[in-house]
Amino acid sequence: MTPAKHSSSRGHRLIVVSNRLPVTIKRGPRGPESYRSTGGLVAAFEPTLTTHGGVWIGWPGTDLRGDEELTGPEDPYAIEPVPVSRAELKRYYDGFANGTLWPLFHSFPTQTVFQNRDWETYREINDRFAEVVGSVAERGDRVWINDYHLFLAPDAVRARRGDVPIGFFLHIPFPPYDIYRLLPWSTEVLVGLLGADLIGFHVKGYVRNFLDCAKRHLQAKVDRRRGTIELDGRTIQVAAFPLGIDFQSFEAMAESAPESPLHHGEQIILGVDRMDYTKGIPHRILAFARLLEKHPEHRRHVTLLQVAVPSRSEVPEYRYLRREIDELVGRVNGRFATASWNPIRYLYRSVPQNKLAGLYRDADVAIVTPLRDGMNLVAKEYVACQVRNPGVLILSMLAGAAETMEEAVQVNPYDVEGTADSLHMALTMPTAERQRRLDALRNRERASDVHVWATDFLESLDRARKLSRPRAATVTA
Ligand code: ADQ
Repeated sequence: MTPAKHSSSRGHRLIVVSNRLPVTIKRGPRGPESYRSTGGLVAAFEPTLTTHGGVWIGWPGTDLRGDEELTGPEDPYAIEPVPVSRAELKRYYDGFANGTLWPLFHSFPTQTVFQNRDWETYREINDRFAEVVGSVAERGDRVWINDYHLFLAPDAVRARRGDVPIGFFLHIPFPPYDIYRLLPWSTEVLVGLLGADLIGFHVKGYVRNFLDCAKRHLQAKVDRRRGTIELDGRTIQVAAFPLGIDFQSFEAMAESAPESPLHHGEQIILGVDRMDYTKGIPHRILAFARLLEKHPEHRRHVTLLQVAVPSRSEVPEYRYLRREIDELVGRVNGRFATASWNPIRYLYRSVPQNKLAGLYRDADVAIVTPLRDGMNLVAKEYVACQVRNPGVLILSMLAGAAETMEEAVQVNPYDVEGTADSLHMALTMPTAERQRRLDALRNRERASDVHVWATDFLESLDRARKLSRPRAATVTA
């Protein structure tokens, strides 16, 4: 693709880089047709991409032939596909990203697979992404690389295009040093990341972990107060940017969503997750069963509705998890159900966003209990959709969201007994207290939405760039 195609006279174009492009490709008789997807990150980047122009670089989700193009004349910004073959995807995506980095960074070292072949492919694909960025970027552009699939891309882009500011944002946790150092390629990953001018995490805890790793692993000079790392004469800025949601859009969807078929007179506890072992679904089902044991008064009056969207079914752990949940749901329903009441309703599928908004609005309690989670947007979507009878958010203290959503009922998801008690508390909480907590949660999420997040990050990138240039790298600890 020629650089001219993406050129813009509007200045400061944004180059967004992520593993997956925000498109779904369907092959028709006229070749590939791409449909732009909506969702959190699209909402975050689209305003800047549309105002200043830009390009989104990523894997299109399918093989493209020859010079097949994805961008149409009406599209507000360009799409630049990075080809990844099926064999490469197995090693780079299923293997290294989701079999190595995902479990390790969520503090599940025993589920982590370390394979040299996967690492080699990961490195090659990161280099390929950097090559595309290098050929598309123009002087004055800003590059924003996203997530653990592309840890090596910042340094690889910098090697090619030292003239453009590079930001990196991680959507998952950054683990403590004692976990991080189990990675056989820990030095390479740190060096790859530190090619950026600005590295962003969801919360301060991950920033601390990262600074710790840079100091102990690379002996880099770290200023914890300012969040800077000095390496090879450059200064890299590290900071927390808690991701928000498109609050207004969820609120509006909840206001107009049709009545959901939830209530038959009972209270509803709602769980919404990708089917992933980090989300703590089995622990949650056990806590719900414990609630029914300890408080028989809830039997026939409370239902757990668990919606799980299929995810990463190529990775064996995800297939085991699905079986485990099927069995658990069967066991609990078999034990407590009556002829007219099933304690757990379980949907294994994706639900369209407007329907989801109706479920969020009508649920009395949302149970968001990951065993570890970078942020968790479900918790935020739930409070945005609470436009009627105030509900209660139960939130794992191990989700990044817990750092700011302090009015939620916070639980340790491993503590089944404690979570059962919190469920009881939520189901019996007086209206005034529910309203007070919810108002505070809603006000915060409204004020720190996804647009604020994107603006903050880009402004910080401009400042960080001034700091990181070698001639300005004299800042000391
Ligand atoms: P995820 O692990 O995918 O994201 P999360 O933040 O909860 O976790 O986002 C899930 C999204 O999927 C939500 O927008 C939700 O509405 C949607 N979803 C879930 N189940 C669904 C269903 N059955 N049908 C339809 N939609 C469903 C990663 C990190 C998180 C981090 C985000 C963003 O793991 O910690 O918050 O990226 O940075």
